Amino acid sequence: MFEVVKTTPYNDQKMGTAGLRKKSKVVMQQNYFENFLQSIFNVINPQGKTFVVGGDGRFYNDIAIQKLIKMAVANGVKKLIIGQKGYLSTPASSNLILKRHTDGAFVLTASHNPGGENGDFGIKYATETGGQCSGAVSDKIYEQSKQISEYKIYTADDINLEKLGTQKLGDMEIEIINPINDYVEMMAGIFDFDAIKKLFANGFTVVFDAMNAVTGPYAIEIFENILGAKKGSVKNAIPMKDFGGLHPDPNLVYAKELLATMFGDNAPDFGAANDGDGDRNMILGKKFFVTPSDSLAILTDHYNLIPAYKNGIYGVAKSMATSTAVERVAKKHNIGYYEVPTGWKYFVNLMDSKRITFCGEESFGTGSSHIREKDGIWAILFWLNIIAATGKSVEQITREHWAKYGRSYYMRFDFDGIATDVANELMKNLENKISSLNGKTLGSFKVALAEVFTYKDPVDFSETTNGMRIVMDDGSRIVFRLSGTSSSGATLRVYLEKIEHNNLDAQSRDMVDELLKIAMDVAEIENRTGKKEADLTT
Ligand code: G16
Repeated sequence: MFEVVKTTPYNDQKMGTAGLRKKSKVVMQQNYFENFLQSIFNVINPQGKTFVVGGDGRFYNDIAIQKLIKMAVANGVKKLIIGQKGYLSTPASSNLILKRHTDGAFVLTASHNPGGENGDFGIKYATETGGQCSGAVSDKIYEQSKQISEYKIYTADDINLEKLGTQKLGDMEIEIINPINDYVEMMAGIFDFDAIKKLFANGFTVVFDAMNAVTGPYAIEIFENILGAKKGSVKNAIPMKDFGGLHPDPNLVYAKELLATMFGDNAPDFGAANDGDGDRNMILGKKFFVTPSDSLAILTDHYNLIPAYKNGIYGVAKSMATSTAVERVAKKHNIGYYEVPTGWKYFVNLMDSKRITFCGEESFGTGSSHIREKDGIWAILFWLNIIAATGKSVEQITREHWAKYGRSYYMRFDFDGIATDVANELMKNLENKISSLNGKTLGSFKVALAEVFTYKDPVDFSETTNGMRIVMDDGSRIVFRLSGTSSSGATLRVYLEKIEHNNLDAQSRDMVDELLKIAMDVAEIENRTGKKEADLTT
């Protein structure tokens, strides 16, 4: 039975850098999820269309998926392709959009944010491009959500999400698929699986931390079952609603267990982790951490070792806040190079127009045009393929890279939980004075460029401003921006980079110390937020 349910708007359903991200308890409010989904449907007209549906298994996923199914029937959707148990990683869903030529996807995830009833929930909406919807579309959805007065739903029993195969609800077809198979097939088509199998057969050891989130089953299949890594190499492999209390953000602060293993005695040769929905990655060697910015540069430099890229790549892009390590690689290889605002969606036009093949961000995201999202397992397989082909360790590969291209010492300082108006004021104040810093001397640095970062998309010519940067005449940089993925309050991110060609063995914290002082001072961080230091440093 179809029902039209009266509702009232919530006025806070504006998507951030990657979809809508809120506290679970906010999303659990009456009609909250329904309002947002109906707002999307009202904008995209879903009649006769096919969508991929899945999530990272977090709290409320099961309930939200059932609501989504019933609302899809009532809104005339033709078909939903759903991962078994409602599981699909973000990269797997992007692959399915492209492979099955669907009209888009709904991925229920708050990515690297913690889960559970007191954690976060989120909804990513992707289009037929395989990537998340544009800012213009999300603005329209936000406008709808502020006016919404009713939503449509079909009354029926819940669908069994365990049972593979096709079933019908009303006039809509529902296909429940194995969430892993298509993804594995894609990875096997990109990398030299035989070379990686040999590497493991020769005793190479690895530990992969799935952080009790969605990539556990993918990692067991790929690393252990197919490639032959020792059983038990994949840790925290079973997706849990609250991620077993872990914060599924693969970085130096939250991947504690993995770091203890990799920096302990008898560390394996290689360590890696993914985030909640499997699009972020962290790479470690024995007692050695690779920054995401370096990882992008190193992968790009070694493209010719990978079967799918050995005939050449178009170019590479990074978010502005990401270090310039990859810029030096792009110059050397004479390939296209682009700098975009933070948010994977800005890479999509560059990939579709064959301007780039690889892209990455400092926030532990790396990927290529095989899909239109960043891809955690792809990055790990890329590293394993390089190691298999060169016989070198993670540390050796990285140190040789620094010797060849110089080292970008790079750190990010996050000031969390700032009241939104205080954060906005801080940014406004900085914006007002940023251009006056041009040519000035700050400490031992001379400013070469100080500006609000503005990006003009070369394909659709849309303009986006995102954060500010101060570039010194030796290439060192300070970048300021507000996070677009906080579920409440505001987070100020300060990104620091110092480039060195000779001094390659220092501590990053020492190398960026003066830049940090300048950043604190210029942005009046302590004065305005009361914070003497960052809450989180990665
Ligand atoms: C999302 C986007 C990324 C972006 C990140 C930035 O990541 O998909 O492209 O780099 O947010 O986050 P913030 O705005 O907080 O700096 P994810 O993994 O959360 O989807």
